[in-house]
Amino acid sequence: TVKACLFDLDGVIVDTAVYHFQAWRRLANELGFDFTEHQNEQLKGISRMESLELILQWGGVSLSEAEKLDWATKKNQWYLDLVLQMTPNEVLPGVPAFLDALRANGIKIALGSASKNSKLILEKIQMLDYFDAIIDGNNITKGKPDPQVFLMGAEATHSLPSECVVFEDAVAGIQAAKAGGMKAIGVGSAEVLTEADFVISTFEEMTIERLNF
Ligand code: B16
Ligand code: MG
Repeated sequence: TVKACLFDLDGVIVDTAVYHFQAWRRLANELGFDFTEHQNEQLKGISRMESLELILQWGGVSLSEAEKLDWATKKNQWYLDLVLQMTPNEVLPGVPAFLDALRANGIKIALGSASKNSKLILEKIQMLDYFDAIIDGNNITKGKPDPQVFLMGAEATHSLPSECVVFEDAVAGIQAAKAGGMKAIGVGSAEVLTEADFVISTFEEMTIERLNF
């Protein structure tokens, strides 16, 4: 039986990708190029510095390590300006009701995110209190598809990987869950998340009964 549910943040609890896109686009524009929303898809679930590397490749721009850190810091400040304006209205449909149901059934709740800003975001959307454990970009040394973030979530909730269900919107996140020996439910499109055990389009489709498959 399922003892813990591990949630990705961006694309699962809330859509911060739109704010990442705005901030990264400003960085690209200031460096003299642009990129599309379609390209932005590739940045979902990967770390800040990995995202920067990709964007610089797209623009054909090369920077020193010190300049990279500088630009990453600027991007994060622009991003945080947007995050600070977030409200609980932005929580994705069905999420609070499902988390309430998990709690009522004694199932632990953990976050498994690449973001270093996850606590601030959860605070802004008033979801911080739901989480028994938060594993994010500040705790991990290896990004998804490495299973580290979810294995740490299992440990923090005193669960075995086989007792955990991961919710993810990114292919690399589903792969991380599977590499860790966990069940994985995709949030988004079944055509994209082919390695998930099954896919929901929103949490309005999710029930406690559907956890035990
Ligand atoms: P930060 P997730 C990820 O969140 C985002 O999807 C990804 O686009 C971002 O680069 C990464 O967090 C790092 O975010 O700059 O806030 O540390 O999907 O793993 O919850
Ligand atoms: Mg995500």
